Amino acid sequence: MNTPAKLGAYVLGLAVIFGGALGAGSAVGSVSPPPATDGHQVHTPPSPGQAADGHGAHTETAPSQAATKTSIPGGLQMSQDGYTLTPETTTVKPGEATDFRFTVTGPDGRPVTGYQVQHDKKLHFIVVSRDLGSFQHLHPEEAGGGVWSVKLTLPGAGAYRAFADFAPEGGTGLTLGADLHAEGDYTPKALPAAGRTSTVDGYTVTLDGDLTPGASSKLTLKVSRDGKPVTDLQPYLGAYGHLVALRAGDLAYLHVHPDGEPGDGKTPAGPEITFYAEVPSRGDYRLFLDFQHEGTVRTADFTARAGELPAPAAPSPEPTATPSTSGSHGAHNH
Ligand SMILES: [Cu+2]
Repeated sequence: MNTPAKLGAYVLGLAVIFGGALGAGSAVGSVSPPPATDGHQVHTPPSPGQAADGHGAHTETAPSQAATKTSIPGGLQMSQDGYTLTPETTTVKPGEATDFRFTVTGPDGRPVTGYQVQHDKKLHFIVVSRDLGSFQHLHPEEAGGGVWSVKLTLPGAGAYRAFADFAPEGGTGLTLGADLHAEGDYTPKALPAAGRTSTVDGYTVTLDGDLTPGASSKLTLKVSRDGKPVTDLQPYLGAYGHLVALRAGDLAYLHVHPDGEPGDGKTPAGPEITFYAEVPSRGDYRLFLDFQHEGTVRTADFTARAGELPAPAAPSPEPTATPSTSGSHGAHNH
């Protein structure tokens, strides 16, 4: 019966370990690891949602050992740490603007009304198609009583995932996800091939750096227009860029803010925006960069592969740790 409490303590242990590891790799703590959006990982109400799904077998495990194996990336659950994302409807007509409403209920079962402001907003709402072909970063308004309202247009028929990225007052950051459906026939699009260049409205954004699973990875995004570097990016929601990474296959969610802030005296307004991101596993990720220039916010997108796929069955009877392992993690370029 005290499984929830035990689980809570266990999760706290994991979160602190994870936070520590991230802190080591990030100068400013701006990386948003999956379990929390800004590195403050100290909140641990007992987790009814987690306790309820019967993973009690893990509670006796030594916390430090299993830590990274059981930490769940953000956005995969509609309910976490007692908070639940509750859309008023999950079916939306494609191609039409809808007043989409939802609440986040708290551990007491009531809609949450107190939120911390993070990057200028109390709640960030991301909607993507499940094939990762479309992406929207929206900011719902408070309609009273804990109800959020946002004008939402799903571009076509298909399956979608909505993410609410927020931190309740007195709590830590959470990203909850819910499926939405736009009715009609559709053909899912294949994931775009991995690449380092994205073009949007005459802007070219290049991606430098590689995602290394389980490690803080430096990504540099460089914005240019007509072949010229853009050096007058404008702050958007308190940063020169916002990067959302979604894992292809299950849409595990990562929201990363850049290294350095506008007005800190050292962060240039482009052309480069630097991020430190930690993805939870190998695989393909879609990266969506929001940046603002000349009053308009645009989104550049990339497919990036984290880690190389294992080489095809090379027989290797020796233990893997050989002295010459400079290339063994596979995720570095060259
Ligand atoms: Cu936002």
